[in-house]
Amino acid sequence: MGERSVDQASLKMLKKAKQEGIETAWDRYEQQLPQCGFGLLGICCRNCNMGPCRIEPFGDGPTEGICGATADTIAARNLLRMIAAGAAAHSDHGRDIVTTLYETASGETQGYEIKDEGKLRALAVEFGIPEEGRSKEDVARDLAREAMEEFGMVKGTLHFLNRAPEKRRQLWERVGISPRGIDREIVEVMHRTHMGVDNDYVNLTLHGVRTALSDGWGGSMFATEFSDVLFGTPEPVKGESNLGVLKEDDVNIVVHGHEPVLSDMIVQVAKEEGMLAAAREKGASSINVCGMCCTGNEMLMRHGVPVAGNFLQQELAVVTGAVEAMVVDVQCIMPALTQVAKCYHTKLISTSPKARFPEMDHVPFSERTALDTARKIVMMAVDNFPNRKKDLVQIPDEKMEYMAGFSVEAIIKALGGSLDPLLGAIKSGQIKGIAAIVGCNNPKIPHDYGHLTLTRELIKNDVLVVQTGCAAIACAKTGLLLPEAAEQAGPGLSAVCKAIGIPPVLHMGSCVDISRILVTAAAIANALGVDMSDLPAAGAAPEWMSEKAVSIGSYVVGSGIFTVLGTVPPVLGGKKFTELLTKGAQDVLGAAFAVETDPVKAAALILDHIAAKRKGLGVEG
Ligand code: NFS
Ligand code: SF4
Repeated sequence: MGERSVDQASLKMLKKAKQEGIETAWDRYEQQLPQCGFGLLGICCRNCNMGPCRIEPFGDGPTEGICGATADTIAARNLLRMIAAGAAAHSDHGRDIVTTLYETASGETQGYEIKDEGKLRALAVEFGIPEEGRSKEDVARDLAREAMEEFGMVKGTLHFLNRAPEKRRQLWERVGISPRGIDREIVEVMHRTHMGVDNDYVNLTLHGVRTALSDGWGGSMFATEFSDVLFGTPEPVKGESNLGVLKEDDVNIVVHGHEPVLSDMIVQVAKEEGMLAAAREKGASSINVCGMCCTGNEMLMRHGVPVAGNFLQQELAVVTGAVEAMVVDVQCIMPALTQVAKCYHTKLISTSPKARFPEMDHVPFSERTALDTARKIVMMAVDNFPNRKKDLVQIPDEKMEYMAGFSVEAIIKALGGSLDPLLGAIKSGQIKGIAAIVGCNNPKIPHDYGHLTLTRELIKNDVLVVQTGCAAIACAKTGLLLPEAAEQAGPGLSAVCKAIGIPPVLHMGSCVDISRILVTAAAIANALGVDMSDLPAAGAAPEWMSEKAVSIGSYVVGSGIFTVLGTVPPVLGGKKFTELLTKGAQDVLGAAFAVETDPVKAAALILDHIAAKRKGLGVEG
């Protein structure tokens, strides 16, 4: 294996970890090699206790499980369960935000308020809820109740589907994949993948796409829209990124995980004079709250809070020896953190009843006592400051400024009030197309290499890049999210960015905020009077690892957008199933997956795709 990361700060901390005898995800990855071939190909099944069964991929062993399930059935069922888990994670996050809005409007929470009343009222109109002459609290309660029903809906299909172009909605109806209630689709995955139920890989795949669509146009969209109502719709904002944002003299608190409900309170409370005085008393200059992963994205989008790093940097943040507390809620939190933290003074604090970790401090978080809990957590960090092991502190210098906060509303505002200038630039060929680069890190690929290489290749060729998640943090760390990065873009894109004052790579938020990308793509398709599958647009997840990413990729393809995966999904053992995902889907959904581990080649695939779509639209170049 070559270098583990292309990020200097991470390399420094990996060196430090090695000196101090700390194992990281990269070491554990190496210990796993060679990884199980059946698992990699997706052809082992544990769905009943006649098994486990595995299919021999080279034809010199069993070709069916004990029940007779084929490689295609097994691989499809396994992928569907990944989609269900991913959709469940995003949607349960969405549900929590909806609940927080409901409770806030009912006066039952502490510290929250409805920050974007305009968005609340616009959503109410969209959902057919009367709002004129009513208080924002009354409107919010009705809207939240309506949203809650969409999770366990008994009739009809999801309301946000109306945002998709007419042609796309007709296609979903025709194929029979318009998602109904969010929970229902996820439950149906579990039912269909039970032994002896759905054994047709095509039928399974269609339901997988429907479930994923209930994430993108349902759970994730609720998470994004209702977070905007509660915490404010993001606007362009500047901040700093990478491990160098940790401060030697400050109490450093890293907030890691996904939901903004807790982190927003910690950011708020850490500014209180009482807290700052307590920190000074302990010998610190101030309190420095930093983000990690998507909690980091939620906070940087709305407050310009520094972000310490992306997924593979969570252990490395602790390795700096300068983190007083790492506060976690749900998702993408490595259980290994407890082992790493043992060597330093860092206090790890879990907060969600859904995510406990053995040997981790637990401070149960409730929206009803949010401020009190946040104060308690901040004080735990402050009290831990004197315990720092000074000789183990090493904070890398690397940090970089970013510009983020590109909600759909912010993009339209930057464009002067409508999408027209963007459409004009696309039609004239100044901007060739739009690519969404999203997703995680994965030790199978040098950390950040996939994100950065693909992004640079695309902007160089005049493709506007929009990002979320750990991909966006990778680009933040290298300055690609700054307006000055326009210098690295092709002449057309560069001119557009300079004229408007935006970066060539737009940070649109956390992974649930990929719903913002769907909304943007739908709005562009509607303005052009075409389907989303006609757009010169593509999706990519160069370093994906999580089940959430499988759900995302599936709803992006299900929405008609070609998607390139940079790590190989566990499907190749099902040959017909793989054929369906990479080719057959094109005929049914107007889009398909490609798998390409080399980001330079992935860029070429995307550029070819964009060129073909431009031709289809009849626009030059
Ligand atoms: Ni998305 Fe965000 Fe990062 Fe991957 Fe995890 S933090 S929700 S899943 S690792 S991009
Ligand atoms: Fe084996 Fe079929 Fe049971 Fe899976 S469901 S473990 S393939 S017998």
